[in-house]
Amino acid sequence: MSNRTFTMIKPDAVANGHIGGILDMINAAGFRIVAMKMTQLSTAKAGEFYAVHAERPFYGELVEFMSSGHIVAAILEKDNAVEDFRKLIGATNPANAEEGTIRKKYAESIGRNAVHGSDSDENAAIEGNFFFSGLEKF
Ligand code: YYY
Ligand code: MG
Repeated sequence: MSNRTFTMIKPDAVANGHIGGILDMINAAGFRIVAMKMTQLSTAKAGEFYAVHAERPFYGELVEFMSSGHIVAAILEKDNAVEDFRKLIGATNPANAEEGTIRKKYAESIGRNAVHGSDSDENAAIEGNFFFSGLEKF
């Protein structure tokens, strides 16, 4: 089991001024920020990041939304990082997210749901490498 995961604070949460609130929740849950940057994805890059969902009906909207504004990308470290971070962010649809989760507090809808969290150790490594070079994640 790896001790790292990857997250993005999505364009809705950045635009609504929730970077600080979300980072506070991440720190309070015991994650160390290993690497972090603010950037904006092109539609091509957003499409590549979410390529696994290319055949899903929401893919076009997802790519459009994820490239619509700034995002904050980060690599996080903690024991059992992937699983514990998925618990911290809560269900994909905020209507189903539990109290105390980031999505319960900050997500607007299933599409505009404030944060991304990797779903496996393998994807955490792939997604971290998508945004950060070796020199940036120490
Ligand atoms: O991992 P997670 O973000 O919780 O959900 P995924 O099933 O991987 O979907 C990625 C992303 O796609 C989700 O965060 C919002 C969007 N989405 C959507 O707009 N509508 C759906 N029915 C499912 C997912
Ligand atoms: Mg996912």
